[in-house]
Amino acid sequence: MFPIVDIQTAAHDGQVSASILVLYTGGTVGMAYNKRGELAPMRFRQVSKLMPELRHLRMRVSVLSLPHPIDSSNVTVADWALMASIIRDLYDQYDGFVVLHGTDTMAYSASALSYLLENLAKPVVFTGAQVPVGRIRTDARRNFITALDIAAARHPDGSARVPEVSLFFNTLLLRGTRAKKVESQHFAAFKSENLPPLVKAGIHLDFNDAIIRPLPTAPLRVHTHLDESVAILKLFPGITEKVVGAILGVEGLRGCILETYGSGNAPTQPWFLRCLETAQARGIHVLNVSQCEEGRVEQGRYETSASLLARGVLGGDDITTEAAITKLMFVLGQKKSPPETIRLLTSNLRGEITL
Ligand code: ASN
Repeated sequence: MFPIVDIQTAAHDGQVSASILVLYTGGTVGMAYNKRGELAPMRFRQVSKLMPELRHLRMRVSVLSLPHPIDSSNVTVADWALMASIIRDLYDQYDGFVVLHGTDTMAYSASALSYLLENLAKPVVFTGAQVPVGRIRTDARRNFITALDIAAARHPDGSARVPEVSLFFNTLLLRGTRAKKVESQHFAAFKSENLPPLVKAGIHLDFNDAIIRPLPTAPLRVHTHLDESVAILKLFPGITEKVVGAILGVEGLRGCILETYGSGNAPTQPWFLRCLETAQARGIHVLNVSQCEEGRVEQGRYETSASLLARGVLGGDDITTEAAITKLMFVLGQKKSPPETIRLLTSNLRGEITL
């Protein structure tokens, strides 16, 4: 197990509202410029020195830092399994968890953890920053402190206010499986087009209790296996048989996200349909996800999607690509029969689709 460091609280009477574990993985939030003028991750020790306000919170904050903080472009399936197993091992000792993570792949990681942590009764809040904590105009402070407040928030009966995997950024708390990075320059970097925010953070935290997932009725179940035999095939006018055939023909491929147009439409050219038939014959699960950020896939509405339906392509409803690819890895990792795999892929497992 990795060492856990408690932030020494100095300011108050010793009364704490909650115990929160911060999982520090890296990301711009904890970066500084290296000798070559590039942003690279620092150790959490340096990050916490730049955030003296952490010592003035009315909660117990402990920090577990991954041994090698990363730019989130380097995140792997093994990192997701590690994060899930850390939360499993320390679940009973904390009221909530905050994951400090780079923004580039945060929506993928939040989605992956949503699937790996089944029956979650405590908050797991991902956050990060666009400007490093050491810079005057950093957004790290506000994001981190608000994420901690949300992770610590409880109902009068002591239960968590947001018992799910979520992502806080700028002013919004979004469901992990609904978030998307939409901006690389500005502070409002994440959006959730098909579900309103779970919390809006202004002067007060405005919780949207009507859409926050209810407490589970079964105990936490942590999965750590994801199947990487997957691909994403994004359509564009002019895509060739060579490209489609190469992707769907990858040896050992078990699942593919097909990024289609509009409400789930794709070419009806014979060569394209033949590629799908070959994939279907090889038992590859193809999930149809729209390139549009809003709206949903409705297979069969147009002739150009009825052809997909007829070839066993599954409709992804209003799922994001980030949630779809991690859902595919998770479901395939369960090693279920083909009908059960199809049932899981088309079910709403973690609030990722509106049925
Ligand atoms: N490249 C950084 C990362 O994802 C971007 C960020 O955190 N703002 O780690």
